[in-house]
Amino acid sequence: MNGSPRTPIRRALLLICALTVMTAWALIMAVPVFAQEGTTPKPSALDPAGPNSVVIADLFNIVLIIATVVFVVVEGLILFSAFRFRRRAKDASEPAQVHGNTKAEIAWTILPAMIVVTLFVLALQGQQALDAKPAQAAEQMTIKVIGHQFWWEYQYPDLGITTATDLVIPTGRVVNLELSSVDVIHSFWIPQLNGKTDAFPNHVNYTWIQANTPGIYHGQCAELCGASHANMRAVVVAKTPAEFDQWVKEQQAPPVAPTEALAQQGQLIFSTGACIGCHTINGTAATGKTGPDLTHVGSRTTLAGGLLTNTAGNQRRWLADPPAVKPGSIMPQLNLTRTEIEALTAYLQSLK
Ligand SMILES: [Cu+2]
Repeated sequence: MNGSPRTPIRRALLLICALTVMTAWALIMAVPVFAQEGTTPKPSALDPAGPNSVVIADLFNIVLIIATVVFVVVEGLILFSAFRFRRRAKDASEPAQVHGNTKAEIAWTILPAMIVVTLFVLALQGQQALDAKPAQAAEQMTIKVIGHQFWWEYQYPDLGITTATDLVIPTGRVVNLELSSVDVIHSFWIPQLNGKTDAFPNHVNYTWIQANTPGIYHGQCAELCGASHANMRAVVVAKTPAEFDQWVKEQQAPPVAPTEALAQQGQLIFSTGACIGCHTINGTAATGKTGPDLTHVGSRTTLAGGLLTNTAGNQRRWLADPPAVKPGSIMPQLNLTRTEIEALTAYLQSLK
């Protein structure tokens, strides 16, 4: 069968294909750059801040390098063959068709198999490194991480502290996390400190994190857990050991009674209203367990499961209509008056 010479249209199509491949590659490479835009925290596992995340980032980088080399070689050979062996105008007939090449077939069977085995061994080594806990028992501490729809509770059994939304840890120490859930399955994920660990009801999962430097590390519930799954954030606040010890002292102390009239009014509304049915404030009549412990809520960086920065404005916004801020929130719309919201905000913000 005689074919027609390559037309300009077919050449253009070939060029468009090559350009499409290159553009797609450029866009994929540019994703991390665009991901840095905007104000919403976009923590990256490729910006590690602790030993576990370094293992994960290293593995990713090795896989990326190998995948890039494979991509360039394979695509290069395809493009080379397409251009070098294309039918030219002077060709009277089809080029000779070659079927079967034992050497080539053995090569492209063995090489990918070797690559897959190498990646498997590297992944296994990484898994072992993540499972191995550093042998510095005296320096370790344990925190219970409990998932709720849609916020995280943190209990420090050795220190007698219960808090929410901010997981405060000291730098340079191994922090063991015992994860569970009171309702559905959640997954605790702080990309800069470790991979994901699921939190199940009636089952405890273990993992550990360690932050090398002080700072705030953002995370996200990584298991679809309901309407506000995407709003279930996590925040790790890593403090220097001295700052952490100071924080522990402050958290262990009962909250200081408000002195300002508006905050006092808020305390009265809180202690005589529905709030105490769900929230605890140490040293008061409020001992509810459904919602976050609010003993030192004013000292936290975030509100509403890590969704809002802890400011008076956001506190008002939350109290005015919780389900509007976090759809599916167990805290209902309480139909508080403007005055009640102002007073409650003053009180809660005073609980440092
Ligand atoms: Cu969740």
